[in-house]
Amino acid sequence: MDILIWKEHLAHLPLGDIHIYPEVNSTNLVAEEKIKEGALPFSLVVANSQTEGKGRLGRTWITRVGKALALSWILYPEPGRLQPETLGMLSGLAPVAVAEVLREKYSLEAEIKWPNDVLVKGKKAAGVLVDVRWNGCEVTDVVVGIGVNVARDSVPPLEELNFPAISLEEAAGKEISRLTLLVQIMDSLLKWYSRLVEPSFIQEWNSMLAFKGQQVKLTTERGLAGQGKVAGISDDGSLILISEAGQETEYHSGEIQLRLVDRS
Ligand code: BT5
Repeated sequence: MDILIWKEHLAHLPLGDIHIYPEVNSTNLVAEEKIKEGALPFSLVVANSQTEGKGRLGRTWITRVGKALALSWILYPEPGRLQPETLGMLSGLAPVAVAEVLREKYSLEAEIKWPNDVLVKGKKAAGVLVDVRWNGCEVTDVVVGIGVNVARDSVPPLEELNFPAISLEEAAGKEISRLTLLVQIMDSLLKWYSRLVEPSFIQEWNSMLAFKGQQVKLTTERGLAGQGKVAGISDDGSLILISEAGQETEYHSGEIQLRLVDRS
């Protein structure tokens, strides 16, 4: 990874500061430090490897040296733009941006496993971790962390996975440049962030939603939170499930995990 070349390729995008490191503990943690130091809006932190990459709910995200993308994007939503009830949109932002790039630029049938995983061929190719800080009811800053498995050997061994995983190179059957992919993802993130509260965003999310019409169950650390057929994403980014009795229920993201129900 030639840091100067990477910075050059990102320079035309309307981002804030660009920080690129050979190795960090977690790009989300570095981004939080940068916020404390007064980082500009839309600043970006990228790393060639992470020693303590963070997943959701305290889990670990593995980033093999030079094989994957690990990035964190800093947002300061303008006051009033994101209310607690529209926060669900934020968890869809990165999956929509990444899945769109994979479909349009790499002809991969990317799907979004609600709330924020990107699947290719039914396996996880990218994970997203959104860290949000609040002051009362206002969101003060947001770190959107994205990890993408790019090279074939970016995927961790099976025993380290809680869901089947895949790399983009394996799925596409060709080599993929991490730098080109990063520029494409940032471009798509900028576009969708500007449309976050427009109907086209939810439409796009819905059009790429995985498991539509299939039975799934939602679990939290406390156990089963819901079960039903996937109907779609609601206007605020919640998942709509339909029960066997035909009743619709909306679920907000937060601590929820989604799994397909095995009916075999
Ligand atoms: C996620 O969590 O999928 C969110 C991952 C976000 C990672 C990015 S990288 C840049 C930024 N900086 C960070 O520190 N984090 C973000 P979750 O849904 O909780 O999935 C985590 C689980 O996925 C782990 O417990 C493993 O089972 C599995 N896993 C770990 N590394 C993986 C990988 N490279 N590919 C697929 N699955 C993985």
